[in-house]
Amino acid sequence: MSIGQFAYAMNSNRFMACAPLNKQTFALAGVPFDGAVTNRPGARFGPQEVRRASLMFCDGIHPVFDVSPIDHLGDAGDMRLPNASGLAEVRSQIQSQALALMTAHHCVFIGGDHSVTLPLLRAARQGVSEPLALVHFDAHCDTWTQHFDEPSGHGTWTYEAIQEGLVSAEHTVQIGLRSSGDRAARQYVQDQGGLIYAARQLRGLDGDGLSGVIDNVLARIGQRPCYLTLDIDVLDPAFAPGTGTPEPGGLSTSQVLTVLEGLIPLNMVAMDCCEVAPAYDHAELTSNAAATLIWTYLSGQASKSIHPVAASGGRLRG
Ligand SMILES: [Mn+2]
Repeated sequence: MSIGQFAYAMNSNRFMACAPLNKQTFALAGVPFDGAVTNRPGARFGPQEVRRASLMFCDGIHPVFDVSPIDHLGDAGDMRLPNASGLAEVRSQIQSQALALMTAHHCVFIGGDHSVTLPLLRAARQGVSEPLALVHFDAHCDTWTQHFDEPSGHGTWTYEAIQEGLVSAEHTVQIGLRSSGDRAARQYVQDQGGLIYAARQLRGLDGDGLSGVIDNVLARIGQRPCYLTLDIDVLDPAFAPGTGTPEPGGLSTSQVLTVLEGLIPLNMVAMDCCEVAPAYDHAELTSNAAATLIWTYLSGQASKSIHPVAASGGRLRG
């Protein structure tokens, strides 16, 4: 890449300074909605900050997967959402716009608060014949059955996704949980037959120390179509302060990267990264972490496309 190209890339408003979306394998879209938060708002500004932080990867070859996804990635921009129309209408719009993208591309979405994952899962479920597997990185269980007396919000979507049959509870894995909450909510996924690795269980584990966790998740989910959602607050606030509901005692960036790299063999159909709220960030730590995690996911998926022996799907079928 020449100096001129690099200067151009640093002024791009697309992820990694990739091309606009056309017929690329991978599509990225922002979901700039934060109307369902319980604490601090601001995640609607996440997509643009994460894109900006991603620009340093514009000519980068991933050190593990030995590829760059840039030539296979198109940025669709942000979804156009009726932010003042209520959660149900916003979710309806997200679902239809996501479905249009998912039928033609392997998608990565940038939230937005975590309430956007429910319509993204509804769209993903339309492309598969059985409930999806779910890998859910988060400080919070998001299995509350109500949301401060409202029926739905950014802390209920996992419960709703299981109830709706979007995801299979037995193939749901939650990683990094540590927030307060009643036992029924905190343990809901486990009580339904799923797997939880609370942040407390992962203390002091990194590198090879996490291989048992990775192996268990790979064995449990197998090649079932899998959706990956990553709430940036899974990271300790030391690594990601720019989020609406920070919870001390979280995972390090290297712990999450280790697990994420290890889970690339799963049959991923889509990913989202939510809850980056730039107004509370310092030194762009949070947007940088989110961009790195998304880049890692995309590089892993691209390596499977480029090396078909390892490929196990990706695009939605049917
Ligand atoms: Mn959370």
